[in-house]
Amino acid sequence: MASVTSSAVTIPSFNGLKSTIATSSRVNTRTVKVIATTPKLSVRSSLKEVGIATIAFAASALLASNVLAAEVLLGDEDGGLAFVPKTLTVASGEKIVFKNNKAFPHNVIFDEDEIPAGVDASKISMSDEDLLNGPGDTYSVTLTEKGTYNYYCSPHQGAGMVGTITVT
Ligand SMILES: [Cu+2]
Repeated sequence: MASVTSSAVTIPSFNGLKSTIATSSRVNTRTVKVIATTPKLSVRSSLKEVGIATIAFAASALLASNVLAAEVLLGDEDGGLAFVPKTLTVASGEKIVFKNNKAFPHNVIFDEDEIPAGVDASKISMSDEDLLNGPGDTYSVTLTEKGTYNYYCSPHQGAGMVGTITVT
């Protein structure tokens, strides 16, 4: 349901791959040493199995990062002052990444009167003076309390740059 950018996916999965490869090469070395006296065929098939396991692990890491991050673009493709998508539904605890796209600077301010009771708006918002200035700059937040959250970009609130996130 939530769209995910290549950068949101690439960074965690790259780290995941790196650590997987490091672990696998250690396993490979041990496997080769232990069965050094057995026929070459066994060594080859062991390595092949490790390789398959590595790919499976990398794929599951990629899947996990996809599930756990949603993305909202700041500024639409035509340079319009908008959050894209304007409304988003995420699961409780899912990471939301706001990413500068066009017409920045932008920021992300949750309206203290339009978030679930008991949630501190200042803890989930950027500060009013804080702005995302560069292309691709991001601000991330994780919302755990279920309900509806309305937010805006303070420089462009008057121009209608507002959005809604529903946490289920
Ligand atoms: Cu803005």
